[in-house]
Amino acid sequence: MTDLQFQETDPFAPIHYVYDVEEIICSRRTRYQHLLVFRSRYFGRVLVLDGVVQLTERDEHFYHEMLTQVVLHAHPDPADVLIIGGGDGGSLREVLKHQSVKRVQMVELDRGVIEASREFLPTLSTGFADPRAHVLETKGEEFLAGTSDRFDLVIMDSTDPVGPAANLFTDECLAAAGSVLKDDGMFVAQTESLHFHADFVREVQRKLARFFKIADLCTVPLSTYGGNWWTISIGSKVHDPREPRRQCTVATKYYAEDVHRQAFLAPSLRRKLIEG
Ligand code: AG3
Repeated sequence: MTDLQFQETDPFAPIHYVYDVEEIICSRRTRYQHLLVFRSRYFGRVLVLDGVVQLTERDEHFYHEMLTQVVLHAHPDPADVLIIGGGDGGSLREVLKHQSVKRVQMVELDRGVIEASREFLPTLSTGFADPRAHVLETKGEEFLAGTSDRFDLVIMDSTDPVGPAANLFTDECLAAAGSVLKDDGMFVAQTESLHFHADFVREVQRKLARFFKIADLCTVPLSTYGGNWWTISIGSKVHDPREPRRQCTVATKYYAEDVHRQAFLAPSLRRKLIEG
């Protein structure tokens, strides 16, 4: 045991978590940000970007499963999937569990995150070796504006919406996400907590309602992100995301059909949220 500690500098939560650090595994600058991986006795390995905790080995499956498996199961036959961000590979790992998925395009700005994950986070980065996975190193908004590819699912696994990730939640970018989807496609993004970031969640829901037939959100309880009651916002062109359309036959730790059905925000709470 050391008495080394790491205090998170959360960009817009009124709280700062402090972790006991057993060992610093990697601390380096990538081209875009500072990247730290440390080990904590309780959480296992922890990935930190510019002072903000992105995942811990202990609870990442709650986040990655709910971000991906809800839409993967609400879609009748997801084959082509776009992941924006997600350089650690956690979302990619989840998507590739499905045999229906033929191709995953990942668009990650910072190759340094992928490299560090392949080196230090082996339980997350398994998918990069899969021949269905294709990685492009560019900005999500630029890819969306320029591509002629069409997808069944667009999954936005971004950092907090400050700095570069804020560009992903503009009208232009969300509209572009809608236009790269096939006719019955679905969009999903991580959209922060209902406790500390309700204004942001409301803004995203209102925008999605303009660009998609259905806008909705589910929540997932996380132990590590400040605010904890974390939201996953969904825009869908046809299919009601509340309804699982396929049986869950992939291995998951948290996601299951009954979890899917109970994860969506109660309608009265959603109404209050949207009305502000
Ligand atoms: N993306 C969401 C990170 C949010 C972290 N926020 C915080 N700790 N305040 C995580 C990427 C995992 N693939």
